[in-house]
Amino acid sequence: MLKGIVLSNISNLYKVEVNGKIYDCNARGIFKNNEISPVSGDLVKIEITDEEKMAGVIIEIEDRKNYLKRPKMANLSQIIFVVSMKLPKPDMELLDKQLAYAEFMGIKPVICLNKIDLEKEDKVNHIYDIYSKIGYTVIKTNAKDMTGILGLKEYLNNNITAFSGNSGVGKSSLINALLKENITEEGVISTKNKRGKNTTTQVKLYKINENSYIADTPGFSTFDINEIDKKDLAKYFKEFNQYIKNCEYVDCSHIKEENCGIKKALEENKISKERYERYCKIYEKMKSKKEY
Ligand SMILES: Nc1nc2c(ncn2[C@@H]2O[C@H](COP(=O)(O)OP(=O)(O)O)[C@@H](O)[C@H]2O)c(=O)[nH]1
Ligand SMILES: [Mg+2]
Ligand SMILES: [Zn+2]
Repeated sequence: MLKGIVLSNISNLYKVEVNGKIYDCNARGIFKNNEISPVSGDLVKIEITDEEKMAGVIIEIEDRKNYLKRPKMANLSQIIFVVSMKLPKPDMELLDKQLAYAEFMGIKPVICLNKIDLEKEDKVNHIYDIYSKIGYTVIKTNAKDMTGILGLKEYLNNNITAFSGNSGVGKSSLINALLKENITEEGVISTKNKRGKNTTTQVKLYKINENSYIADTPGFSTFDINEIDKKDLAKYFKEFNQYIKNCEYVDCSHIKEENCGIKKALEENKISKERYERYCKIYEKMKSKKEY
């Protein structure tokens, strides 16, 4: 019996890496009966069925540190949220929504401001300042000329890292730059299926060094923020959390109530107005829609 990590799953054929060797594995029937199946990132035990053909069967899945449903993946320790400075323009609401989700899941977020070559420095720094003041790691990159890539690379060691962000922000370009190999868009990090649509379920892990993997996650933009109860949202706006105790009402939504600790912090410029406004927007959307 060997211990390995699931790199990918294509039609229930799993690629499992064991000390640098990759085995094609099936999953034992018992998983199906228990309504659990291996996903990328899972640490598993396998039995070799044919060493020559590098074939095996997954017999056990270790307890997961965390589990993401869309796309399916386990044991993620870090997410790099890629924000394009221009073309497409920064989607700050998506960033804040996803940061809240990462806080909720206990997964470390890193913010990557990409395409800095296309935007004025002060605009880049404005966003940089808001998030680094909160305590987030923010990295500025230009995936085209490798600016910031070495800095980004430092954060990948001993992590399973996924890249997230809207289509076109530069995820594939960044991953290519990090892998520093000439991998074609089509060959390795293609995010489109034959119809040109983003496939939302498949995740593929790439080993970059011992204990370090990066995940190409097509369509990672639909985070299941619905798992968060809207009354807990403020808690996952990291810098808001400390002021909640100053609210008069226990179930304060921090929007219309009097004597709200968060609104007071806002008046005292302790929290960013932009972040607060996006909090309100996301909260209202969570309230009005079941699925968001
Ligand atoms: N100017 C500029 N273009 C970039 C940068 N990063 C990516 N691009 C371009 O943006 C487009 C989308 O990049 P891609 O990596 O496919 O984005 P993805 O959909 O997030 O994987 C491509 O044409 C890239 O060449 C950057 O830092 N600067
Ligand atoms: Mg891509
Ligand atoms: Zn409040």
